[in-house]
Amino acid sequence: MSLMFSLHQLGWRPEYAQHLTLDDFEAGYPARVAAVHRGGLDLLSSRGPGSAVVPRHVEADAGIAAGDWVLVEHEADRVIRLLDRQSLLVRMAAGADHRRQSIAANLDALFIVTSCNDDFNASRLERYLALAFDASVTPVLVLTKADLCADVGGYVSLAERLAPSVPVVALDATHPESVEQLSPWLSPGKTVAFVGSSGVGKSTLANSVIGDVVQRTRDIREDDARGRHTTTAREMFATASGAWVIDTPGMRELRLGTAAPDLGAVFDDVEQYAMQCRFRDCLHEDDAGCAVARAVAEGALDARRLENYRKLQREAAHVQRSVREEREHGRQFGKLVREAVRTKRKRLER
Ligand SMILES: Nc1nc2c(ncn2[C@@H]2O[C@H](COP(=O)(O)OP(=O)(O)OP(=O)(O)O)[C@@H](O)[C@H]2O)c(=O)[nH]1
Ligand SMILES: [Mg+2]
Ligand SMILES: [Zn+2]
Repeated sequence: MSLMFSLHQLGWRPEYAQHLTLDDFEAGYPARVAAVHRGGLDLLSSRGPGSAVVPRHVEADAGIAAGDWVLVEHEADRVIRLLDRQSLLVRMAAGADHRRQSIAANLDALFIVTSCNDDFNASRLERYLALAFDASVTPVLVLTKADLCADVGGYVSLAERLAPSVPVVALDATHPESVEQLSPWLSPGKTVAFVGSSGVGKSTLANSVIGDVVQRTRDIREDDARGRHTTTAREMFATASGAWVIDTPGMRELRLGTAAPDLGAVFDDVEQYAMQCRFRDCLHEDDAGCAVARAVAEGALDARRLENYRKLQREAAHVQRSVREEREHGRQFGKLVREAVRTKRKRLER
């Protein structure tokens, strides 16, 4: 496979250059980020594959991600600027620190992958759907291992109930003909990312649409080893059809990284009921005039779904708090620096 691509083939859109000046264009050239390493970026551009380092002052909020566009200095392998993003998936990093982490940028669609088995979890899928809608990326629910399942239809209808407008595709990720079902989202220049738990078949699917084995997949013999992560980095590849796919490591948990996620896109039913609650600031906890609680009691709304909605709301409030704290911390630090400079100046004046 040739590794030379035009900007157009790489998915370039004029919007990415919105804030670039003539000077910028003279100083560097646009390149797409294929992978992010500790030491720098793997890039694809009209000059072919390359790499570049990222100076400290260029670093973006939550970090540069696969799929991002950057401006690279001529002859210097150094990033000048991160270009405007059309979309960005962000999550809270796993672990105790409240860091936000970019998953992938400039996507046209998100393949949310789960299997027709015990991995299927409605609340987790709702989380992924919220991630996609919040970034204005079209989600597709991809149900793998259909070939190993006796009740594929059952899983499909469960998936269809999660969000009415979202396409659901059940397939055998190991079978190229079956994977053809994803072709509507894989036209030339389009970019799609695979997300989901470890072992659901993201890399298998990536290999199938790429038309080559470029990603290592879990050995059949280790198939039951849960929580094992075969893929360890996020990386972008060209498919046989001329689209781009970003394979990602399986996530143990997904905590949304936005302070005010658009939950209404996934939980439209909940929000419709909420508009009929007696109090505008109803917490839907006890049923004093609460239309949401009533809908649950009457069986019109799934209690699990409501619980998940509220959990995501609580988490968003938490993100809001930590963003505010970060900002406050930044302000206080700035104040300290200014004071230190002032004191020093005074001392020098004396
Ligand atoms: N029969 C069958 N096997 C599948 C299917 N999808 C994936 N597998 C198998 O499931 C195992 C795990 O697949 P991977 O592609 O490595 O899973 P992954 O989602 O990339 O996992 P991580 O990289 O750990 O996140 C492999 O042995 C695949 O061959 C499918 O649709 N049908
Ligand atoms: Mg993988
Ligand atoms: Zn209510």
